[in-house]
Amino acid sequence: MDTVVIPKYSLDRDCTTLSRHILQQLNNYSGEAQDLSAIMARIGLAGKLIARRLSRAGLMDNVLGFTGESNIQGESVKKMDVYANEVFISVFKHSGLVCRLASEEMEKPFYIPENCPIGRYTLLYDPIDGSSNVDINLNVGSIFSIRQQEGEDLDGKAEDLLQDGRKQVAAGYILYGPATVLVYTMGKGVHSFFLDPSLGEFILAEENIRIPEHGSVYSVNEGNFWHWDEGYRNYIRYVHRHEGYTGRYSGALVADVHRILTQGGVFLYPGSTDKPEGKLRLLYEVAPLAFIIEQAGGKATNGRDNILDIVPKTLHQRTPVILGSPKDVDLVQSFL
Ligand code: AHM
Ligand code: MG
Repeated sequence: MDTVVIPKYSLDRDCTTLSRHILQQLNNYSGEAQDLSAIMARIGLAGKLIARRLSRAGLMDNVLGFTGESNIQGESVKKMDVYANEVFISVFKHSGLVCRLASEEMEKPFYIPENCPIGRYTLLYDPIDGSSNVDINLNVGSIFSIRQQEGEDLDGKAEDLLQDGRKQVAAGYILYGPATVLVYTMGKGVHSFFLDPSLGEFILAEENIRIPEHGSVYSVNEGNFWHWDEGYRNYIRYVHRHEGYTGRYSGALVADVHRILTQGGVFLYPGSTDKPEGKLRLLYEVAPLAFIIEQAGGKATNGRDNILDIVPKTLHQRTPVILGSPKDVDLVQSFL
């Protein structure tokens, strides 16, 4: 009888799950490596729970629409925002890994006291990015950033979180699209994983992703054109008047940034006359994505400073942002 040869590559690939990949990346089995691997596995579980609920959104009660409340940013809260926020808390309960969580949906960090004696990590996250897309069945995402707790934080003020983006131990996003994709970095390149629904596991798709030097896409809400500084308006006039540019804007940062990471181009959310700091939050939206983009060979700036060098004064601080392919970010900056 002929021997059946199982292709080694596909089996190896199918077994390269998220948690195994972290251990491979760190190349050791230290306590820290085990912790990060376990944290990432729990973030993966959060992604699976959210993806499951989104996939059934139109079939279940109490998934679509607003709760009727406003969050700390004064924005109307959607039912999916609340669910996803709680999912991240739940997956870290009794984990001994994460002592604090800070998110767009909570004014102050949330402590999991039973984890705090040994859990030295904080998770910063946007549970549902682009939530206006939920009710119309379009792409949304989750963004996450892991930081080490510095000091004891005995007064519960979490002031050690007000540090620059280079303090991030790991960061990434989950994109809920036709497939669910998780992209992360630990400062050793950018790697993507697809959720295999039949296995219930995130399986390695691509390692060491590099962003193209230049791309044709510019991604910005042009509805704000007359609220921007002249420099941004001149950049938009430039791309309108030159061949080779195309506009793409989905209303979900994760989806737009994923397109740019893969195909090149630039994403912008400038400040405006009424909101000089723009819309997007530094600690749990922009800094994690800047970490990804920089690790992939791209650039991220607020127009003046590198995003990863900005030290926030408050937890929910906003920042203008330009990020993407190095040549396209430089082009935008040349107009500012
Ligand atoms: P959200 O986290 O409350 O959904 O807000 C963030 C979203 C981003 O995903 C997106 O890029 C931006 O807000 C869209 O805002 P606008 O409608 O002003 O263009
Ligand atoms: Mg949100």
